Amino acid sequence: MTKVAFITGITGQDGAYLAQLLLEKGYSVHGLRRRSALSNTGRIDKLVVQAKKEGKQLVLHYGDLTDSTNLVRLIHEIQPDEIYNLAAMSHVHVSFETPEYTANADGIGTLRILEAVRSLGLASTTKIYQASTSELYGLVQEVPQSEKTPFYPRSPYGVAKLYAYWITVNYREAYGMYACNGILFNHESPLRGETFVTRKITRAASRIALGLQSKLELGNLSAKRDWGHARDYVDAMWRILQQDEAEDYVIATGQTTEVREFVRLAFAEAGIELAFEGEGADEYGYVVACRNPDYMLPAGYKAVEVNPKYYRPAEVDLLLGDPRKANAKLGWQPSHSLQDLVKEMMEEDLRETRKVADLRKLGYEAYLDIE
Ligand code: NDP
Ligand code: GDR
Repeated sequence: MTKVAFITGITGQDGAYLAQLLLEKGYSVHGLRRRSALSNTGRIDKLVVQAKKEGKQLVLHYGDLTDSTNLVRLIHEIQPDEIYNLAAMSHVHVSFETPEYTANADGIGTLRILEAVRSLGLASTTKIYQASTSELYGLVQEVPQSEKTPFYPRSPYGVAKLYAYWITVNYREAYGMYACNGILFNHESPLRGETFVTRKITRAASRIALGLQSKLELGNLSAKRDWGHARDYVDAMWRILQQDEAEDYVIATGQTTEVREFVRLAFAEAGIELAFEGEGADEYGYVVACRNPDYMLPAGYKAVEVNPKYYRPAEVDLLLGDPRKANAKLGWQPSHSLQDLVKEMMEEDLRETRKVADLRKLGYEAYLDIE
């Protein structure tokens, strides 16, 4: 029997990788997409065409996590075996600007999914994956962070996800539902949103290396994150729903790296050796040596600066996950190192940026969105 999956957030980074994985596994995949003025399906457009060509089912439905009438109707129509609730206002900094909306979509949105499944009589047949996050740990209580580490969220996003975490546990305990939290640490890829720090860095490093951008402005360079590859992490999501018992799992690499170091690794991929000097808002990254054949930057050139506008009202300083439960019970291991990840992201961004640089050389300046 073909399994049916419903993915909320299918147009996001993880949704795109998960849809691809589930199609490869023979699932019939349904995804929730929001109506937007400009197209928001760029990450899955090719997949939709490919699925059609191969006779696989990938269906997109309009909807929103803030609209329970829509969620009830869709879940009733789709009758999914598995729901992956990935939709969320996922940007931590932006959640300080939109706290009520974030609580509605990320917190109550999860309740809407759980309650739709329960009230439709699907509690014993539909499994639910909830996209929980290392942001739940927030202010450091313990390192490394495991399934047993106490939570202390530090943003409206983290607090909304805390509600989502516990309502998922509650529906599991109260109604016997197969509902699980994957507590995923940061995971990145060439499909990462452009305002998250890794992608902001790889895009800027590519543009600076090709002479299309003058500098990269960042906030807190000392934050440490446990960065993995999104492709590995969606595999963990699927494994979490294939167990005998519904449980919660930490998914992480077990290694942590400063933002500053990620910047150095990314620029190095473009042949630019960077060093950092100064402190806090006065810190900067300068070129030590440039072996980049496309555009020579002189030694001493300030390519990275700190702009306090990117600081958060409350920061999460250190995330380092302990994935031993997932290693042992799910047989899950990350297959990409941080170096692999940076290399892949830089290759993609350099390729895209070269196209822009070529258009510029041909005189199509007016059509280019630079900086
Ligand atoms: P993205 O920001 O790339 O994608 C978020 C998705 O949610 C998009 O498809 C977006 O639609 C959709 N969405 C946002 N608001 C709503 C809404 N109100 N109703 C319906 N859909 C909505 O996130 P990621 O793919 O990186 O992350 C997936 C999930 O995992 C998120 O819940 C995130 O919080 C969580 N997470 C992510 C981690 C990471 O490092 N990536 C780590 C831990 C947890 P649109 O395309 O229209 O904007
Ligand atoms: P995060 O990811 O907040 O961990 O949430 P992000 O990449 O936004 O920030 C990581 C760290 O980098 C610091 N930083 C900057 N961040 C951004 N975005 N822009 C900057 O210019 C900048 N300069 C420094 C931040 O202060 C922070 O410490 C991500 C999201 O995907 C969440 O949805 C998910 O739950 C968590 O990862 C796990």
